[in-house]
Amino acid sequence: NDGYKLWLQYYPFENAEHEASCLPYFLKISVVGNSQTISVIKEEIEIAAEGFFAKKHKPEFQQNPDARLWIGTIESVPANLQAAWKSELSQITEEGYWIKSQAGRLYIIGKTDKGLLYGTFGFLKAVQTRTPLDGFEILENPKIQLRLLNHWDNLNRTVERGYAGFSIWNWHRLPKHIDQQYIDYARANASIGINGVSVTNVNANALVLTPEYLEKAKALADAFRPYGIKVYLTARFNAPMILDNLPTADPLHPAVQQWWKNKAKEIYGYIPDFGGFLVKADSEGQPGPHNYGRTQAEGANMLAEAVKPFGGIVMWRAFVYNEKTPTDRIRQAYDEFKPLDGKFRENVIVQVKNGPLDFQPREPFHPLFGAMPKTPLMMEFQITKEYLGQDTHWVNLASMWREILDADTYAEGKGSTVSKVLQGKVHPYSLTGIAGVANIGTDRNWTGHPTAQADWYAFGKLAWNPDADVDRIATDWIKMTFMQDQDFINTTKGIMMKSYPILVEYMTPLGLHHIMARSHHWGPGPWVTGGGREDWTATYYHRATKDSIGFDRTAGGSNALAQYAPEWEKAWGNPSTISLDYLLWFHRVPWDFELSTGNTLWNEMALRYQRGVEGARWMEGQWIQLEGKIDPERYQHIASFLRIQVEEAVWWRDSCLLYFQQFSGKPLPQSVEKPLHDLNYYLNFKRNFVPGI
Ligand code: BDP
Repeated sequence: NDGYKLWLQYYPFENAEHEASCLPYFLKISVVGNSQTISVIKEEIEIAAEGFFAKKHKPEFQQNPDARLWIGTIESVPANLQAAWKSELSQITEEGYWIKSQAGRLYIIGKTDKGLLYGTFGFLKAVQTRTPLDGFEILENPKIQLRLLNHWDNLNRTVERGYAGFSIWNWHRLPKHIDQQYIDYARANASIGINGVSVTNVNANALVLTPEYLEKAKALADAFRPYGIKVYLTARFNAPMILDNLPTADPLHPAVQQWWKNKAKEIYGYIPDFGGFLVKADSEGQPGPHNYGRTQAEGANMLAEAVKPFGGIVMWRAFVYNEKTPTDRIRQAYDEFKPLDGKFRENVIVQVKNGPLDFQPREPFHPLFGAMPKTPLMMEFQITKEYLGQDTHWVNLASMWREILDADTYAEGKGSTVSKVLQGKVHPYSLTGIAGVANIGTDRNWTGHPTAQADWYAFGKLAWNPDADVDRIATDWIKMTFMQDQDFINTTKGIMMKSYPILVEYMTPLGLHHIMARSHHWGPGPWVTGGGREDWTATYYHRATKDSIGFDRTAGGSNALAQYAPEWEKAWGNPSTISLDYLLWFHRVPWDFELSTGNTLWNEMALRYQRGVEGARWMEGQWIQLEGKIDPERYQHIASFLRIQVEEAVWWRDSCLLYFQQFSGKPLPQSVEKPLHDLNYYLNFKRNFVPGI
């Protein structure tokens, strides 16, 4: 098993009795309606049946009174049931579904064909996880409207921060050749409720807006449409200058506005249901409204007006920083966007990374969440593991996302969690969204690490329902991807659920951040200093001296803390009471400062690095016990990556402790293993690293 089928393995039943009870639902099926999406539903049921049942048979799709499975939209529900089910049917929203078992039959009901597709995947998931179908009932409505993957894929097929091969978009073969992989990609996304994909890098190439590429993007959109997935493109802000030699890209210039209006019209000529633009502006060298002395709102609104007549939206990223190094980079997005609240057009949604810096292993939630009552905000998670071990470390990102989604912004009092902000329940947002930076590439198993498939899966599930239980998500993923064996599930889930805190301990304990190697961000680099931008170095963030370490973000320092609610200012403002997870994020702390654990800061740091290494070893030890339970391909693949993970955890611990020890001047506590090499070894340790390939 090479993992290509992801969680859509549709394994044969283990239990003949259970198989016999499910079989009738797959023999005669009534599917009401006729659309591309309806065809996809039938195809998926056929694929699943082929996998599930020992004796091969083809499901029959016809209006049949004997059908045990009935799939149709609300208005096609028989009149007598309409009346009986009035209340449930009225609860189904645009993309939602209701599965109801009644008198030995199973009904999958939606408002739209898309809802039926999601309902079909919901039904198939129940079968995959061996849930009894008799009496099965579930009502599911997505809690978030825009559930998007953001591909950071370049037109030359390299992937920015991609660790699973090249881009799956083969622009050269498009539009004529539609690879089967696009279809399987769409199936996988539809199965977890993803309804949009931005196919190009946020560091955008204007070329994608030319007719030649729009033709290709159209081919992708046509391939994805039956699966309920809309295509979005990244817009390079100065595209009018690049493509048509306009003298300016000033968003207030009429010629520029007209250019975008024409461009939008052109795009919609190719893709009538084009989703809209995703924009990175005024950040890391990308052009933007700052170049013309304009605000982020003026930039976003110009694009929003261009796509508005066609129903499009603009996802405008808050990851804005350029020109000058601010006193504290993490303050910039809040300082710049907060005053613009209420200034954006209604079809703009501001896309905010989960934390204020940049996808670190652990960051506090972004202070913009809860701070923009009049501007819809959407979440940007990073599924690809740029700062978290890239392709070879096993870390269950859902655990990190759960932490962020559950964080309380206190915006409208206690309980104003990030999750509720995103759902528009704290402030009434007309648009809601969650995006994830994709971890997908041409690797046969899509994601490089076989377990990184779980991150893609969990992302979709949390985008659909940000309150979902991540333990449950993990169980379902394991069952569908590997097997039903309870020991296997328990052990694998045990690894997954502990993997996130383990990784944080061996990489960036106690709120350390941005201490990775320069630019490619793989491996430790607490010594990284100098170069073009201070805020791209490690020393800017950890500020270690002989006395102390950490970034003072309290009122005595950068005061980034003031961007949070008073409750957090209080909880995080005091180094003696702050959660140790964020200690050095907000405070400069003397090395011999005694923490709530009873250890000095130095000892606690060393012990945590050690614990992280032991955790990685534990993960490997757990996995090794599973040999022989699953196919040797995936078992070995994961086992070899765990070897790398353990070695790299040791590398992180040893190099970071040796480096910081120069400042603390203190010995390592007894229980911390002696480093394998001296600091010089690590400083000179260089590998030829080709990021993205
Ligand atoms: C950083 C990445 C960089 C991205 C940037 C972004 O290092 O490659 O372009 O974020 O989000 O994490 O735009």
